[in-house]
Amino acid sequence: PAAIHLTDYAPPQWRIEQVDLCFLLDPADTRVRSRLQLRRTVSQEAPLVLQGEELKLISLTVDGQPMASGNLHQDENSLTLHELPAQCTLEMETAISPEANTALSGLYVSGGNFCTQCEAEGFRRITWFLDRPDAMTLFTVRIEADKARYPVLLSNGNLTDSGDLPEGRHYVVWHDPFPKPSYLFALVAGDLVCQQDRFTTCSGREVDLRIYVQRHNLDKCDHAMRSLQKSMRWDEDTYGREYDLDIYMIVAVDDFNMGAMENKGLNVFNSKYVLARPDTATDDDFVAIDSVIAHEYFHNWSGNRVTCRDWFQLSLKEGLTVFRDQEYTADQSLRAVKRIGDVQRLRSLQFPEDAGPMAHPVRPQSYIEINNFYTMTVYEKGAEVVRMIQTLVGREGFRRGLDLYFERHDGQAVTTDDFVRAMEDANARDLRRFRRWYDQAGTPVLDVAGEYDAASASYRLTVRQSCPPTQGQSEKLPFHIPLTLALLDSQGREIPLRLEGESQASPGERVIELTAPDHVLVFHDVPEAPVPSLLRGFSAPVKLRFPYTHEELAFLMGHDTDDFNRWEAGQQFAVQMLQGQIHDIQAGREPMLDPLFQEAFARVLDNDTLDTALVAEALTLPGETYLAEQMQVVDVDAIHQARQFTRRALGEALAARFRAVYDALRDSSGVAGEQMDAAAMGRRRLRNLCLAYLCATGEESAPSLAEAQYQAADNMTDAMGALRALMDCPGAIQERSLAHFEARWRDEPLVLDKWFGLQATASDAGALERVRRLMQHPRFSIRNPNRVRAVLGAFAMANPVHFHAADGSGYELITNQVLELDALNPQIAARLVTSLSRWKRFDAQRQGLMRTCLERIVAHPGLSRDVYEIASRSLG
Ligand code: B3K
Ligand code: ZN
Repeated sequence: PAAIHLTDYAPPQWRIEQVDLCFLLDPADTRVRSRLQLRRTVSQEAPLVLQGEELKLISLTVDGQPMASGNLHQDENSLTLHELPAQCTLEMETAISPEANTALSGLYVSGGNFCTQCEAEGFRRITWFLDRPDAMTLFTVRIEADKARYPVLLSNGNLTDSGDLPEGRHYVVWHDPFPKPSYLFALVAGDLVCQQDRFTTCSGREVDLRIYVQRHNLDKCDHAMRSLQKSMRWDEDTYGREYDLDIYMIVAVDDFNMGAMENKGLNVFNSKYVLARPDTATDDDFVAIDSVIAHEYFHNWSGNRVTCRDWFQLSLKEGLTVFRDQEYTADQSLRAVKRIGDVQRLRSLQFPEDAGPMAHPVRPQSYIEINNFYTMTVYEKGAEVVRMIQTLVGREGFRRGLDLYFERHDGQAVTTDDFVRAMEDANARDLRRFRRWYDQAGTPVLDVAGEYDAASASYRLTVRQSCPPTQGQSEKLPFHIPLTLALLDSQGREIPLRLEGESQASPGERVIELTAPDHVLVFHDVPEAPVPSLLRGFSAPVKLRFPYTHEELAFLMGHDTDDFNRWEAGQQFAVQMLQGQIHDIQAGREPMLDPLFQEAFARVLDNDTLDTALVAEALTLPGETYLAEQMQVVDVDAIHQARQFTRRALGEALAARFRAVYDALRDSSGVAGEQMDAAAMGRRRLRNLCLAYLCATGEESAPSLAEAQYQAADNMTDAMGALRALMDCPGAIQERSLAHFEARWRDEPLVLDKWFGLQATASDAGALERVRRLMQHPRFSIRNPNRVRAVLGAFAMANPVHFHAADGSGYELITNQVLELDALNPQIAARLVTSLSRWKRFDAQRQGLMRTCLERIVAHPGLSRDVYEIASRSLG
């Protein structure tokens, strides 16, 4: 398969000014009639090239006449029309089979209902079209279907007509007044019910809000509806963005390749990000739903009103919209807790991507299959890049820049460069060097050292930046990096900062702009040797290295005035200790718990002035994938043993305190009385963490404590907290709790996914056999992406000890499933292959085994572009 390059971009030579679509829906044989009003945009003759995939062309006319056969060329994925008049009407009929569409891209059937997914290139699986984001068109959509089976018929925009037809059929017509690219098209048809509410916009317009679900899910929509209303208000208050149609619809479907899709006025969602009741969804689910609902809503401006010129610009809408949803969530609860979660995700998922064979810039330069580039880099690193711009120009300056961006580009398809230019123009700033964040892959490293000179009362920080080579980019130019810092005195107070050349000191923290490979910062009037608090709030997506002593880290854990950095100090301390333990284990020595760490850890547990959610974050050890990131040669077994050892040792040493905190939080834990606010969630989180430590000790009474919690739980957070803790305690209690859960929830797919996932990630012996058994379970289906993610995805990404079993059995299992899945759903198969892509990070034996699997995949006949791209890049 051939790669597509950013440098080959050329604007379309034809415009589709208007399209009328008519769908005659039938699961096996749907007919799509389209009428395109075409206008050539260049003066000389130019062929019209339309894209199509798995389509059967039934008929075609231009201005009502059949085309001369010499002027029409059809091959597998394109339709080329020559010698068209500069302005004309093209009419076509195509036949498609939604029920045979297992790729879940284009028009397909889920749970007996029709739905669509068109981003990035799914529309071409519906009809021939200029399927590119810079081709914006006015859509009018007529849908005809059997009325009893498909009472609800939806598309984008406003409903303009509807009525009955002979033979029990009916029709609707939807018109979207906003021109849009085809990737934002949506159609839904089925037996659905809706929860309805309303929203009055800031200018007083009434918007009809609807969440469509299958009837048995109608009692799980309250939370999503409230989230939608909150996001609409927040975007008005924070960014002055008002909704622009009279209706906003969300549809939940069970079979969906990703989280959700921002189709204009008609979002289609994975039901996982809509449905929630306290007894079926955990606190984390509630928070995730809130943020995905917000994310898709925010796309209405950052994505739909202003969209991408081409798919290389994907981060223009995704990075910006992730940034916006992160800010929204931060405003709903504790900002620092949100930041910690986002940074954990970035470091454990995006940093490895940036250091592996799939590394690519936030604006990639080439791709084979665009669906492979909906990545942590484009989304999460892209959001960090937007956040850095805000740090550089300030919150108000950022708002000015965003206003200018929307004003300038409303109704256009633009580039990340246009976005940066708006920020520059609104703030009179030069961000030329900053643009390198969009073009250079890899995670920059900051090596920082500090030196205090008592005689001159000055403190000297030297900062050196570097960035490791990535595919096709061996040399990197220096990045423009905002480094937020403060200097703390021995009481933990921020020392006023006066840099060399400044006449006056300023209190508080400072944003230092690094633009060169090396910087020397000299601070004056520093009364004592300070402890620097660096990269506060994680002000840039970099790896910071500073030679802190354990004493300094313990000090920062207790005193840093930046909440994020207080947490970060604890993580760094834990990483250092765990690394020592890993060495001990590798050398056959007994690992040890550092008493200084234990003390600092206990002080956090005892600190009742801190928010419980922050305490819980601080007491959570760095994850295994993050620890793996820090090792030259990843040793999954030693990492797991060290982490388990530390959990157990802390649990034993502090058992009485964990128990006391657990008991103290008991009464406030349940959901009775509307306890779904951030404070109650924080308490449940800390309480479940205490339970997990108690269960990690192996102490006899712990499993009964967990079982009692499981049985008494009136909410899924506590039920899952107990079950998760029990995964550390094999035995009768664990077995009967799992069995009870399965029996109780077998008909709730989203809840049953938790049961599958918990077992797929269990680290005790026999994991592989268990995964094989799970795949034989009557409710397992390789066609349902959520279930595949719950079993195979969870095993490959979150069960390192068994996925990387030394005999290669984990790799074999995943490879076989990848190949089976590829024939059905290439997008999901490709995601699974990424688990094999970082083979070079392991020992020689595992390298050989993973490599062999990748070679077997690449050699497989009929492989999709999706899987080919990931597997071949991994080998290259
Ligand atoms: N824009 C969609 C993602 C589409 C993925 C296509 N493979 C959801 C989102 O980011 O909001
Ligand atoms: Zn998005």
